[in-house]
Amino acid sequence: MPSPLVISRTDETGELGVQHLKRYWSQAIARRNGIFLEQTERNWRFDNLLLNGLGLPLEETIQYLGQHAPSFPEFEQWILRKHNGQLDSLQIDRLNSVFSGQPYPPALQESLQKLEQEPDVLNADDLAFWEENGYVIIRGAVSRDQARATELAVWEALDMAPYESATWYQRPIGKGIMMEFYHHPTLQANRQSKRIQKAFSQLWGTADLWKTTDRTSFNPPETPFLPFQGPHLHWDMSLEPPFSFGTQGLLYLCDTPAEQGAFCCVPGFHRTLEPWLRSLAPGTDPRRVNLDEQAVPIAANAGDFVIWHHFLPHGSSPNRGTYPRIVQYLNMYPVEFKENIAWR
Ligand SMILES: O=C(O)CCC(=O)C(=O)O
Repeated sequence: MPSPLVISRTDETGELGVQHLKRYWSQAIARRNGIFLEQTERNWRFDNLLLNGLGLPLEETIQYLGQHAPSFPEFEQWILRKHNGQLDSLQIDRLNSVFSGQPYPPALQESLQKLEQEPDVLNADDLAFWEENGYVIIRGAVSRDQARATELAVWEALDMAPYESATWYQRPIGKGIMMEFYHHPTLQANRQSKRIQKAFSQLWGTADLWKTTDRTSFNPPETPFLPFQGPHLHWDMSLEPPFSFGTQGLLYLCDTPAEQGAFCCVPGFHRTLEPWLRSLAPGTDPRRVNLDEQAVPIAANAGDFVIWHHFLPHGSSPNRGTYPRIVQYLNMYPVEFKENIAWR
């Protein structure tokens, strides 16, 4: 049983040579033993960078640490297995540069410069649309074939058949429509899409972005036995000021007309969130105000990617079509991005 009481320092490393990893592990083991460290904004940021830098999904990692309470070497071996025994050494250097406050090594600086020089993906109209509406669609962010290959991987993981609707309801997907499916090579390939990365980099004003290893989801047509599971309109950010810019995104893996459970959001709400919050009567919980009337479903095709401003109320929608809606989530953000950890 690992010692629960000692919280490691960020610069302590193990076999993989990744800073902050031992600290992350020691905090999780301490929490499992009822010892909670006061969360600081810096520590929260480092935890997130660590997981995203190592391509580790948050939920899966928390579950593994909570259920198995591994020793630190066991945790490192688990991470290696997720990457077929090989971590990207440039990515380790990148993480260690951030954790130690050192500049990036030259090879990393060069690869970021290359990306800065790639032609723009979002044109002037796209950027104007983004300013106005707070979301944008990148058409053909990945090829239709690549989207289809990912969709098929999802079907295989679910052990369901695309054209046998009886199979779609045979077992729960996960939490509602959300599916814990992260490591398939097609999902990894989509996360490497240069078009998606370039679009995010235009919105953030830097190519130096960290990407999430996020879930997929499967939203089948509603039935009397399986009504819409959500998520209903919500925000994933704190509604407590101060507010800072943030993005979210998803990749459609099959053609998705508006009625087929499309992603939906309230366009333009990024421009009015703050005055809207101030206008609410004292004591009103903003998360309980019903904004459904203003929500718009965003139809798009397999391989199209939607980025939205995290100020927009957003959610999925009831699937009244004839085929499931299947997506992969993916976000990118720069090193200095911070969530307000005071939650409202
Ligand atoms: O799956 C969707 O359409 C909505 C996704 C969502 O609500 C989220 O990523 O927070």
